[in-house]
Amino acid sequence: MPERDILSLKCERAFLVGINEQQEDISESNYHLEELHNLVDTMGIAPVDSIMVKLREKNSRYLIGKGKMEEIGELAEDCRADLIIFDCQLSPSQQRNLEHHYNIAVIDRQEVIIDIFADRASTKEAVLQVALARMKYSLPRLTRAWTHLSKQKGGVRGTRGKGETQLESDRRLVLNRINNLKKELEKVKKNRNVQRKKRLERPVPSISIVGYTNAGKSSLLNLLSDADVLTEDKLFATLDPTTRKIKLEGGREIILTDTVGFIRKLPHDLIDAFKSTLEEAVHADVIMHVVDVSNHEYEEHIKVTEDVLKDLGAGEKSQILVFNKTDMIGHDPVLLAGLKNRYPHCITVSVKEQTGIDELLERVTLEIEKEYGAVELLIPSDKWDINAYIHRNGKILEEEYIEDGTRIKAVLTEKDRNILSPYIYKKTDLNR
Ligand SMILES: Nc1nc2c(ncn2[C@@H]2O[C@H](COP(=O)(O)OP(=O)(O)O)[C@@H](O)[C@H]2O)c(=O)[nH]1
Ligand SMILES: [Mg+2]
Repeated sequence: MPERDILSLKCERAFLVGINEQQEDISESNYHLEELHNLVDTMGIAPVDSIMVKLREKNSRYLIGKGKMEEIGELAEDCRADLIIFDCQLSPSQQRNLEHHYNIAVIDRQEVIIDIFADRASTKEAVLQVALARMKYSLPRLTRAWTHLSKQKGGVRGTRGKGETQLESDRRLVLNRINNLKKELEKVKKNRNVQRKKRLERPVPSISIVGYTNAGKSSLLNLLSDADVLTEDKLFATLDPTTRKIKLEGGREIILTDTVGFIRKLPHDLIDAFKSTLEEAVHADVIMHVVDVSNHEYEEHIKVTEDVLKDLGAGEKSQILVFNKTDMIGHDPVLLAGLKNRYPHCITVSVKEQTGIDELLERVTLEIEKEYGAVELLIPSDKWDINAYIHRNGKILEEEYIEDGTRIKAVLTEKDRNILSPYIYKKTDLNR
């Protein structure tokens, strides 16, 4: 990817700086910092330590005051951090000044998010959207020591101290890339529907896990796949780590995919990039929406998530609403009943204490069953094309040649069951 080659720097240990502005509630800032912690972890960088800075007045050069700046430098050194991350938006000049002062990379929240999106972008469109966001972000930051981080590459090449002419040509280069990316995006968007069709032809039912950062999506994925001894399937070991295959009771296999979480107060420039990382996820057969019930903003989170899903055309898809972290509200029966009342189809779980998981798996089976049902068909002998279609698109459970043709028992998607309805004479229950 051309935008990855400008500069790169290998970082492993991050020191986090939370920012509490005057008008902000401290618990709000703490939560924000906790989210950053989770995001940095997702990047594959260890968040080794952190501090909360109460910002009473903004310093235009460094954002924070001199005393705090020194304190952070010492703390970061103590824990051998090779990166300092500010939980806010730094201006390009503040970022540059801080890097000069600390002599290690300093990044802000936005850059963390771009990096995660870049890692997770799996469709052409997502890759382009993220590259575009990254270019826009780097444009005013060309005089930084490092323009971005990369886990793959080592080595540092600084643009620091480059002459004006060099800077001008770098700027032109980036502007050019931005233009080209926009053009390419237009083309990809036109082809979108074709790609969507291809994705529908999946052999194994799929579920994608969506929800806010910190809701417990990754923990749930781990729990569900650890319980299954067949997780280490060779085929899937080579896929990205966010995708796992699990076996449900009754033997059916499904694919579970973790997604990039929703992020609170996502910077406006990154909204398109974020949505595009979710694009593929919404083509799963079922969407599992995980919510942290201990978060006081959970209702707002549900609303935002649903709005985005609608926006992506997945509003009508079968969805399982999962309230996680019930241990944090003491499994309070009154609260749980209230939830069930307001969200009649929800499932309540605690991934940490492993409660509610059986019920969740039952629901998964049920939803998948709806999508992929087993039917018995009778195909007349002269309909070889139909027979071939079933073999190509369905999972054959039984096949028997009888006088009038072939009797087939197969698992088919809802779409195929509709197409083949003239030949279906019986719907069957797989688990019996
Ligand atoms: N108390 C409690 N903590 C949980 C539970 N599930 C996950 N967590 C914690 O919540 C944090 C975020 O979990 P993670 O799976 O990374 O969330 P993700 O961002 O949605 O993938 C981690 O510290 C988990 O250990 C739960 O059921 N109860
Ligand atoms: Mg996660």
